[in-house]
Formats: sequence, C-alpha cells, structure tokens
Amino acid sequence: MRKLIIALGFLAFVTKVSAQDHDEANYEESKVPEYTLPDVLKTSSNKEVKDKMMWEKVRRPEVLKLFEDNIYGQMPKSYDNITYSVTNEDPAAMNGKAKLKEVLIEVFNNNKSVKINLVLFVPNKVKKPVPAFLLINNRGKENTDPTRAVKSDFWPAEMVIDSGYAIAAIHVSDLAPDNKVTYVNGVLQLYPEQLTADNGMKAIGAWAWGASRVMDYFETDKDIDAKKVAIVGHSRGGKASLWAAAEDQRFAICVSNCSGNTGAALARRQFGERINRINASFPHWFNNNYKKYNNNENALPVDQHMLIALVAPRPLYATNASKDLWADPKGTFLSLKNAEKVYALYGLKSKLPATSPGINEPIIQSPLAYHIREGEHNLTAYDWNNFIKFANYQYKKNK
Ligand code: GTR
Repeated sequence: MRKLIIALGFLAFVTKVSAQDHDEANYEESKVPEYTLPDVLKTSSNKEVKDKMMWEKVRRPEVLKLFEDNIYGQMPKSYDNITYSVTNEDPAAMNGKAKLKEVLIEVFNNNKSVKINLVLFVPNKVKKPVPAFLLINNRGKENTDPTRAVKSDFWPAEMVIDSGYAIAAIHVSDLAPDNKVTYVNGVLQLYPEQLTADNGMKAIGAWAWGASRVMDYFETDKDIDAKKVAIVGHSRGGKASLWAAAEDQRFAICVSNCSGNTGAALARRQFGERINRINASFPHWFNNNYKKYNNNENALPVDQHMLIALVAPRPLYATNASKDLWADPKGTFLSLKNAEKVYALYGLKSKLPATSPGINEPIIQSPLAYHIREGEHNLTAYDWNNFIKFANYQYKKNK
C-alpha cells in the first residue's frame, strides 16, 4: 500500500512537472516576440543566391553544415560493411494482397555492428518496382506489426498497400534508444568519436542515419523503386524524417507530421515548446552546441525554414493538429512559407496560401504541402490518406 502511495505521488509529481512545462509555454500570438529570420538566400559572405547553381554549390552546403554544427550533429556516411538478410518472408500476407519481407540490415564499423530490423510489405498486384513509404517509428513496435494481428492507424499498412505503394518501417530503438543514458547503445558505438565532439551526432541523427541505411537496402531490392521513396516521421520521428531528407537526397519525398520544435516549426517565435525545454527534457536528441541556444533563439545562425529549404526541390509535406499548440502550427506554416523562395529557384511554385488554411483543409497539390488536422497530437489515417494523395500527385506529375 505504502509503495502504491509513493508511486502515485511520484506519478502526480511527474504529471505536474510536465503540465507545468506546457503551462509555462507561451500560447498567445500577442506575446510572440518580433524576430528576423536568417536569410536562406544570403551566403555567409553576404552574397545573394540568385540561382539554383549557386544554391547547390555554395549556400546549400553552408546551411547543411550550420545544422550539423549547431543542432543535429555530424552525419557519418561511411562504414566498413553492410549486410542484408531476409529473416522472414510471406508471399501471401494480408490475405494475399502483399508480400511481407522482414529484413535484417546489419552495419559494421569500428569492430561493432548495429542491427536494423526492417518490416516491409510490397503490394502483389502492382507492377514492380513500386514506390514506397518508410516510417521512422518512435512509438511501440506493435504499431508496425508484421503479423497484422495488431493494426494501427499510426502505420495503416493495408491502406497504403491498397493504394499501390510498398510500406516499410524501422524502429528508433534499433538505432539509438530514446533515453538520455542508453541512447549511446546503437549507431554511436560505430562512431565513438561522435560522443566527444560538440557537434557530434546524437539520437535524432542516429535515427536519420538508420533511414539512410534502409535506402542503401532499397537500392538492392528489385521490388522497390528506390527513386520514389517517401520518408515519414511523426513528432520526434518527424524531426528525424526532415533531417534524413536534408542529409540524404535519395529520399524523393519528405513527410514531417506534427514535428514542432526543432522539426518544421520556427524557433524564433518561441511559441509552445522552446529550445530550452526540449534540451532539458531530451538532452540526448541534439548535439552539445545546441544547448547554447537555450533561451537564446535569436543567436542561432539558422531557423527551421532553412531545414525545409534543404529538402528542395523535392516535395515536402508538413502537418499539425488543431489541439497541438505545443508544436506551434502557425510557426510550422510560416516555416514552409519562408522556404518557398528556394523552391522557386527550381521554378517550382508553392500553392500554399498567404496564411494557414483552415482545419481539415489540406493543400496537397503543391511542392510544399500542409494541413492542420482536427484533433490531438498524433499520426492518423487522415494524415496518411493525404500523404498518399500527395505522392500520387507528385509522381504522376513527374512521370
Ligand atoms: C514531446 C516533445 C515534442 C515531441 C513529442 C513527441 O514530449 O516535447 O518535441 O517530440 O514529445 O515525440 O511525441
């Protein structure tokens, strides 16, 4: 009994602390400070970027490096070896409509290895190779159940298969456990030098790195059109999907669902979650240098619109939920708007309106797509349904 009371007391304390954090955050537009965003099209030597060549040769590498050094950490690209083994296969999964492949991707470096368990369903009735969606799963593994005994709208595999796409998932814990102590037990063992560098990779970087290893595998799988892979993530996973697409230009489409602070939302608005909060709660997500920006957003040499810009010219879909003010819906929309000029260098015209569309009024037929869904912080069938429409639109157009 006494233990129960202590446990309940502790739970009340934890709930109170996190409720307090959320309560203390600013949710009033009138209290958003005035701010000036860094100019994505001005180089560090103050030259204006006028065309895509200059963007690609000069400014894009600069911006990528600023994000590596100040926020997400370095992205190691080489490793000693990689192997792929199919550990389970079912040609007639989902009542015959899909082939299931469970693939163990093992990556070796520094005499250590990391094992990535990929779950993949490929539609049977569609001509191969097929385009695919890959989810970086930050929730329970039951959400991506290969047996389909458990079905979850977080990863609605049947719906995606019925739409003619392959659907895949990896779990973040294979790469870096989502814990401030144990996050080192994964990819970071392959790159120990990252642990001591102030701009070293941490958990979000490790998750993005893992998505790229799946891409390495897809390039060898004849069922998959590796030129048409959409990387998808929700919330902390959506921060990782953005970072994966920024670092690895093989991802054809980026989907960042409710990614909020240090995801798709602008930091300088200081609305909802802020950098000091995210660094205090999740010190293992971003590099050491990022801690310098606690309560000091304006000192950042970047803001998140520049992360969106790193995905250009590839199509990008960001979302919010109406009850999720913690993730700053307006700041997310503004981030997309401020990246439009980089897409314009490629002659791509964003169809986003000047101000955010209404709830459940998705803007899909645009290189920069957006919706704010009615409801809570989550990844739902509504969201996925729009991502499928977005992919349909993009791929047909680009044929
Ligand atoms: C919250 C965190 C957010 C977001 C979210 C999630 O606690 O403050 O940045 O990542 O978790 O991943 O659901």
